[in-house]
Amino acid sequence: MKPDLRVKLAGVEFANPIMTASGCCGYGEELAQLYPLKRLGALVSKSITREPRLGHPPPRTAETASGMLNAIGLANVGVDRFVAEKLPWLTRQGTRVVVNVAGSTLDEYVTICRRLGEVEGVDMIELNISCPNVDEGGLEFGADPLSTEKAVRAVKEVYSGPVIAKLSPNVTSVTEIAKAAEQGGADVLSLINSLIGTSIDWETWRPRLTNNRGGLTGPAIKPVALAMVNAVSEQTSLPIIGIGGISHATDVVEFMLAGATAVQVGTALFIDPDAPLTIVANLTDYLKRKNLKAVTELVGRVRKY
Ligand code: RRO
Repeated sequence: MKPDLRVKLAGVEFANPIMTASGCCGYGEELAQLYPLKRLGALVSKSITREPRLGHPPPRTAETASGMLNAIGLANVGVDRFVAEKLPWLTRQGTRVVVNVAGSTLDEYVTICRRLGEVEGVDMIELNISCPNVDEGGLEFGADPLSTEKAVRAVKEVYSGPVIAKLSPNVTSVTEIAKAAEQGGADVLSLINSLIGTSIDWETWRPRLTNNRGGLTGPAIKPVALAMVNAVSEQTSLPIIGIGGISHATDVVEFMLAGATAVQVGTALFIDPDAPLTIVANLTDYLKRKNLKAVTELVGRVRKY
C-alpha cells in the first residue's frame, strides 16, 4: 500500500507536505513549464506588496559555501497585478495557493490581506514579518513580540482564511516571537526566513551584493532552522511549516521529526527545479521502508536521550 502523504494545516488539506518556498519560483509560471504544479503540496508566491517594486539592482544573489545570499529587495508586481494577472492562472493549476504578503506599515499588510480576502483562489496567507532586505517594515515587525502580535491580529481582523506567520531567525528568541504570533491569532507558523549575511569580493573589494547585506539560505542554515523548529514546536501548539536548506527527503524527515507538519523547499529549486518531485518519491520510499502508513506519523516523533 502506498503511504498517505496528505497533511492538514488549519483545516486545509494538502496533497503532500512539500511546498515551494516564497521567492524561489515567482508566481509559479516558469515551474509549470517543467511539471504540473498539482504535484506540489502548495505553491507559495513571492512576497506581494501594495505597490509594485523593482527591488535592489543586480547583483542581488551570490553563491556561498553550501548556500546562497540574496538581497532581492521585495521585487514583485504589486497586489493589483497579482490579483488580475497571476492569481487566476495559479488557481487553475490544481495546487494549493499560499500568498506571501509583505509590507512596510501595518496599514499596508491590512490593505493587501483585505484585498486577498475578496478574491477566489487564495488558500492561505503567509505573513512575511521577517524580510531582512528592506529598510522599513518586514523584520521590524517580526523582531519584536508586541509588533508581531499586533500585525497578526490586525490581519486576522480583515482576512477570514488561515494565516501563517513566517518567522525570522535574526532575533534574540524565536520562541518568544512564535508565542506572540500565536497570541495574535496565527493559525500556522513557518520558519525560518533567511539569516543575515555578507560576502565580499576579495579582488574588487566590493560586496558581492549591491545591498551589501543579504539573506543566507540553503543547506548551510539547515541545522539552525531545525533547532528553531524543534524549539518552537515544544513551546507553542500551532502547526509548523519547516524551512531552511531542505534539499532531500531525509531533510524532510528530520524537520517532521523535529515537529514540522509540512516543509518548504527553496534554494534547492535553483540547483534542481525537480527537487520537490524527487523528494516526494524518496519520501514515499522512506515511509514504506519504515512501515509507516502516513507521513503524519513522523510529526514531532524525535526521540530523547
Ligand atoms: O526579497 C527579498 O530580498 C527577500 C525577502 Br522579501 C525575504 O523574506 N527573505 C529573503 O531572504 N529575501
